[in-house]
Amino acid sequence: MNDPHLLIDIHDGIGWITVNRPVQLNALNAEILHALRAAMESLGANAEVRVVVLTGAGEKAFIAGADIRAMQAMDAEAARAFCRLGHACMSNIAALPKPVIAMVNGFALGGGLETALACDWIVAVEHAQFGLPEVTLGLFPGFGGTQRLRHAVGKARAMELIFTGRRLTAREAHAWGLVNTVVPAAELRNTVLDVARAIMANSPAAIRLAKRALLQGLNMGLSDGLHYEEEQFPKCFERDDCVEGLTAFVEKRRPVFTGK
Ligand code: DAK
Repeated sequence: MNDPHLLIDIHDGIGWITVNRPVQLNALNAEILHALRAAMESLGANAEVRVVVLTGAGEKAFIAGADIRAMQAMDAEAARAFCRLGHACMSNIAALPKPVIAMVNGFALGGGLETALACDWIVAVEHAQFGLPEVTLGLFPGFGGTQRLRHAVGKARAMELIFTGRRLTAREAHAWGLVNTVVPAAELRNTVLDVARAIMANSPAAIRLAKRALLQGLNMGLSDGLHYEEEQFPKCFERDDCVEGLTAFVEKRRPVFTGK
């Protein structure tokens, strides 16, 4: 986890992860993907961390994709290993038992958009651009983009972005429902802090269960998803947070959640 290309900082309940390769626009190589996976596992297991924020170093790029130079040297076998590593890393982000916010501070292209799509919430700067330009390179999205983009924006729009490789502005991405909020650069960090604090006021145990139910539901039809929710909901009542939340309401005070 001591990769200089990945910075980790824990502050006031928030685990900040910064992909730190600004000269190459934070392009993802295998080393960074390994480090990102380890960082997610570590912050996921750290009870001090209630929300994770993922961003890129510099003002130009969140992540401009998988490292094109590294891919140039790959044969099909090496590509399979790289693809598996990317999938494992994105799945780690998606399955983290706490919310992950993508603070998109610039280009989110190819593997960069796929990384943002694996997160739960996207706050983007006004000058951010989103796209899956893989087909312009003779590739197609290989870190989950064909699936997660369709879930996020539907088939027609996913086909449009993937077949043309065109970029969306932050405003377009917001209009498509891909991005939660778009803000000027000067407000990006504070907006993310506001989002994180709003989440952290609530029960971590309930959020963990809700996130799992929501994401599991994406793999199911509506009736199976509803059945899953019905199965999972009673688990809230086995958690201290639920007792605290209900009691605090009745006692007309703010709840103090422990996440247990
Ligand atoms: N990889 C490596 N280097 C990159 C890069 C990338 N994705 N993006 C930018 N860079 C480097 C540039 O090469 C340049 O380095 P130098 O030439 O100065 O050494 C430096 O970052 C600054 O970039 P530019 O000079 O190009 O900056 P501009 O402002 O002119 O343009 C740009 C910014 C973001 C529009 C442009 O850099 C660009 O188009 N970048 C590539 C974006 C892209 O195509 N991204 C998708 C990458 S493909 C798979 C697994 C994964 C994937 C696919 C398959 N399997 C194994 C099956 C995923 C693929 C991708 O993500």
